Amino acid sequence: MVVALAVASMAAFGAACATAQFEDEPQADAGRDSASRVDAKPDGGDAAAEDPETGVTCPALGATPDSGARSAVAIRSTTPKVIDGIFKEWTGCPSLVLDRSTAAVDKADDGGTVGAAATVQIEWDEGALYVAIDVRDPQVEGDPAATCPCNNDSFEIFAGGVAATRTGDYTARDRHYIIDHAGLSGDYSNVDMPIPFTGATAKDSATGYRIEMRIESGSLGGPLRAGQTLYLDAQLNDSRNQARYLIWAMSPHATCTCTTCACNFSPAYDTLLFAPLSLLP
Ligand SMILES: [Ca+2]
Ligand SMILES: [Ca+2]
Repeated sequence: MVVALAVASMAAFGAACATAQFEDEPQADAGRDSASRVDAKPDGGDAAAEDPETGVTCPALGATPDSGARSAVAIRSTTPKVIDGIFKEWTGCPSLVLDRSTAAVDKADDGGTVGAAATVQIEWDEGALYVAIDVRDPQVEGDPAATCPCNNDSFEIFAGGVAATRTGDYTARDRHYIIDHAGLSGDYSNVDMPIPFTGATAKDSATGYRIEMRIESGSLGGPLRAGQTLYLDAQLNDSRNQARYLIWAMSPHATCTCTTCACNFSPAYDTLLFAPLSLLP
């Protein structure tokens, strides 16, 4: 019930979303297609394993306990990222998998079930956090004229920078981005006043769609460095008007000391629900 209220509120606040168009290109990812590798991985808590094709040993995925606690790691980016929805410059190492088995919240208000799942790769360098999202969705849908991308098949990324005191409130170091399957996107860090976000691109894939994004480190409070712990959450919307969705982390905490957040409501309203994201060397 609580999250449903959040959904209604988010839909209502979408009027100022900006549209980021993407090119309707054929599905011809010429390079290495990381999605096929990560699809085969277990949902969470698996041990690191070397990929026989690339020799890359991916960090282990975090566990996904019923408590809602989650954790993830991001490896350092060693190849320049082109934000085009093509993942050939990525290692294929997932930071998290979001599906019905790993989600802290699995919600369907229309009597159905979530039919989509996503694998998320996250890398970092001093200047940015990079995110590549492969969404498997057998029925991609949405209204190009939607005021909020959250009302279409879409993905939401919540990212929080290092802060001495985290209260649950969104601060200048906390971000909430929503990108739909067609590239309609917005920065909803202040849900009452969404602003354009031009750092993401979406692209159709054979099994759904892909989103690639760059989050400037300045948006998270300053340059990133190895050993830092940021905070992260993710939401996958499947169907129109958020009738069905998955939320990755609902980090347990009893109370908040915020002044404007809605404690334990949803990551859109409570940054303490985000999970730790460790930046590996
Ligand atoms: Ca790319
Ligand atoms: Ca869908």
